[in-house]
Amino acid sequence: MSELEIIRRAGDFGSRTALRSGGRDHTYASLVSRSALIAARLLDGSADLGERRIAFRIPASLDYAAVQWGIWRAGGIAVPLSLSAAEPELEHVLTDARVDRILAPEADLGGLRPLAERLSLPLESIESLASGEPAPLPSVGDSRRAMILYTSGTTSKPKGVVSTHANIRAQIVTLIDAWGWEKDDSIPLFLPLHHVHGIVNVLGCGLWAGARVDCFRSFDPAPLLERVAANDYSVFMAVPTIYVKLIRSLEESDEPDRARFAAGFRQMRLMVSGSAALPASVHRQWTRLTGQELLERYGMTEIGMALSNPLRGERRPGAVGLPLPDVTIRLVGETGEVIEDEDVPGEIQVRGPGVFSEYWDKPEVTRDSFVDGWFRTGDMAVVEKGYYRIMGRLSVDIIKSGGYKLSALEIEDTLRTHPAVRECAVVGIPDETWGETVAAAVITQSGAELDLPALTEWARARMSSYKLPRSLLVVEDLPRNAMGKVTKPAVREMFG
Ligand code: MCA
Ligand code: AMP
Repeated sequence: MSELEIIRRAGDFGSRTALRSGGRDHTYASLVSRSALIAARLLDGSADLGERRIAFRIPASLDYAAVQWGIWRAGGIAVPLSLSAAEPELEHVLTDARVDRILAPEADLGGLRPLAERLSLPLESIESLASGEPAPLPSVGDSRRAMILYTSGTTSKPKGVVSTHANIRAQIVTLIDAWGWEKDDSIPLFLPLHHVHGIVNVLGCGLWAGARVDCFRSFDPAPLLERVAANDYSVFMAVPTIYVKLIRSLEESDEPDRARFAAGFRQMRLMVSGSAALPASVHRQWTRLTGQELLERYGMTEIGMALSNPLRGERRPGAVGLPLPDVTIRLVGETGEVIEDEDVPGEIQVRGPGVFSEYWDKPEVTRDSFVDGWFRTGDMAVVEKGYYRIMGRLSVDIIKSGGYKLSALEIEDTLRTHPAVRECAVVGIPDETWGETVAAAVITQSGAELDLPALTEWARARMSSYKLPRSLLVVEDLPRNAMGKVTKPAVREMFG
């Protein structure tokens, strides 16, 4: 039977600790055997799930990893759900991916039941799945589709990014090589597990290497800092917002605590930032506080990681370094010309084994996002003194807030369903903590009143909290061009 490499490797790591979760250490052997039981229950006597989609909503834990591997070992496609998504967002993913069923911890089933019933989807507890006897498992080749992650783009609703096992393996292996992962590494995992940063860079790399992954339900500075001070970790990965929040925590701590926390960070062998631009000032402040020089890298759901500052060598604040092993990058100008010179900006285009296979059920969108086999990222960059620097995005409708990618169009579509909203325009505005926050300019229905607290309260049931407008302007009209189309840069200026 051919076994996926990450699982074959885990067999070799046997009694080493794979995951710490729920106050317990779990070995690689227990992860492998739990995933085999889950695979057997998912198969329920059939030979192979044949790429059926299985959704799961599970916090970082032994069970998250066991379910992901269980789905893979049974031949299914893993569809991880956000822990913080609102019901309409979950409904979009479940219906778009046409999932077979939803898995969740017993204690969390209640919250999902009304939606599952409405969509006539079976809802099963992990506890009931991880029981019984093992069964023969299918042979799952690398070219099989493994995972669908939902990401926002220039379309209103998030699209499903499909990655094969070969894509995921390539995304992991390039980081194992470039960042020197080893089995004695230990890393905290507090990032959401429906995005590449948490799934591939932390969990995937950690388990591939035979390292220890310490699971947190979400990012919470106090317990995390205590573990840091206990020198529990050798590697650390986070988004810029988390570094900003940690800087605040360190600055607010009294001197003895600050010294303990700083020492715990200082002894780590590697600290990485990514998912959004790390301001050079934050990079420098972190070095001043902890002695650590953050390694900034650039990636995307569709490609995994692409550019990285070096493990050894200059880590330049404000830059993202050079292409990772096996990743090929080119910059392309507005008229399609490939840029060869430094200091000339262009769109980042990517090739390589980590590049995704397709947008789920969207052949035309998939076709349009490639040119001659190169994936068009929509991000602009320039090479300066040998290193790439990210300059921004081609589309004003993509917002990055707290490391999450948001579609202004999706938020507008939701806000337009508010009874007081006649027309609206959503933009991202700069913010020191979040990178950008969501701002909405709204024309109200005649006679209707609208303020930010009321709008936020209404929106909370319809979207994740990171998509909520944090600024609101009620306006008579929106800035428009000669064709009557709203001009987003001018809307942004309205927020000052
Ligand atoms: C939450 N709040 C916000 C935002 N999010 N306010 C403004 N803008 C936001 N974006 C508010 C909440 O409403 C709440 O306010 C308060 O902040 C605390 O909310 P909470 O959700 O508890 O926040 P948190 O736990 O502190 O979350 C911050 C976070 C989180 C940990 C930075 O956003 C996060 O995990 N981000 C990482 C996302 C990620 O992994 N992205 C990777 C995708 P109130 O209390 O008043 O209600 S990108 C990727 O994968 C590519 C491949 C790559 O390159 O990595
Ligand atoms: P996502 O689609 O959620 O995977 O987010 C990917 C996007 O995050 C990229 O297309 C970039 O716009 C942005 N991004 C990731 N890393 C960086 C970085 N180091 N600097 C600036 N932007 C980044």
